[in-house]
Amino acid sequence: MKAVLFDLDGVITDTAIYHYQAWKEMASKLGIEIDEVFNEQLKGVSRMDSLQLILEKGGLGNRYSESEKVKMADDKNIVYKQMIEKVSPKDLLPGIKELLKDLKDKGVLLGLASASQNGPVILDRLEVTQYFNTIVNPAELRAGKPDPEIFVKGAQQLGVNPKDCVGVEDAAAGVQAINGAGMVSVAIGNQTTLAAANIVVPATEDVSADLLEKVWSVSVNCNEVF
Ligand code: B16
Ligand code: MG
Repeated sequence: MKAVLFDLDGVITDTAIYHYQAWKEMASKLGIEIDEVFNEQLKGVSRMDSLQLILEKGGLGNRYSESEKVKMADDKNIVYKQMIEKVSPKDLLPGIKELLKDLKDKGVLLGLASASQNGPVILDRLEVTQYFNTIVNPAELRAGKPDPEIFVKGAQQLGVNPKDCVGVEDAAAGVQAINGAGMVSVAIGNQTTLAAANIVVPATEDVSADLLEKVWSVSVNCNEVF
């Protein structure tokens, strides 16, 4: 295992509540009500795709021009950015700081493969930017997760072969993207919804550098046998 590519939201920290509150505020101005169950569909989904899902929920999927939609997404992002100003190192999910440090000490390259354009700011607020060798810019992608592009690009930016990488995700679309990129996938969360991953663990504190190395070597050796 030469590199690990991390998703951000739900893996390194959890800003889903802020995305939810900011979208809820924007949607209610249009007369659309969203709840936490609906919000599950927005996890790992890009900003513009999230907006489209919200508009479709309110039966307004075809109502607005592209520039009107960009304005709505920008307005939501202004509110979201105010909310994440309070993010600090205590918002790192359990075990993540140790994991980043251990991987770095072992000489493993680290990359961020998040759909969030606010990724670099959030890493700074969490004070973990120094652990990352590269950050994929989601604004430069042709397709979001479940398309493998973001993980393929991360491996390219690190100069490693995808088969030497492990991807860590909390969303089914993200696991699909990791698998499609030809990497070994480690998922955090629900065993059933994330069953496509090479391994699913219940929580971030269950992910260690040793576990990632072990899952990677078992998966690679299995693929060589069959
Ligand atoms: P932004 P991830 C995703 O992050 C979030 O889960 C998703 O809810 C959000 O819409 C997306 O980033 C885009 O975020 O509006 O900040 O660009 O899970 O891919 O790290
Ligand atoms: Mg996520």
